[in-house]
Amino acid sequence: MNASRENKHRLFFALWPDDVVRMQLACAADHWTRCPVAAANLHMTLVFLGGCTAEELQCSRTAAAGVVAEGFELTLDCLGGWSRARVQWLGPSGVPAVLPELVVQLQQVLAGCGFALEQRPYVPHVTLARKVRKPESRSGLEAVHWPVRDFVLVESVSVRGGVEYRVLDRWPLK
Ligand code: 2AM
Repeated sequence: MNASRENKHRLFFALWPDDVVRMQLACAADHWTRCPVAAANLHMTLVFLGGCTAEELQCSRTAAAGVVAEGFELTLDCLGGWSRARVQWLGPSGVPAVLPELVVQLQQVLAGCGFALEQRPYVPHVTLARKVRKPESRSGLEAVHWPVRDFVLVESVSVRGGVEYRVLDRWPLK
């Protein structure tokens, strides 16, 4: 299908915090940044797909349903940043092995839908703020504990004044 840009869905797979974790992430964003990401948009990207056709969306859903992984605990206690992307983020000082394994598994099943495998090494992070001129690094922060029990497929929709993330589907971890 030769879909135009307008009828493509901008998609990504993510870990989606519950209200309790979201509130703690929002507090961290307020504390550490001047212009935080909207609390409702805080998440941890697993795999970014970008613009997808309806067929690719359907294929991604079917592929994700075949992923088998265990739930895990995340402890977010580090501030990090990317100067070029001008992003300030919160991340874990220790990464549970099951998280990168989940990402690799997702990437592999999504390759079956024709998506190119990500070349950048995966860096687990929750973006707290964008357009940050000098992102800082800091460790040993008061930790945000995040029990991860599922993952989601999200559509990014442009709305007046910004972007809104809509959870399209959710799959449990074991
Ligand atoms: P973010 O918005 O959750 O920070 C496309 O580049 C998207 O992939 C970015 O918006 C970012 O999601 C995420 N991303 C970029 N570099 C990444 C990396 N090294 N590891 C994990 N996610 C990354």
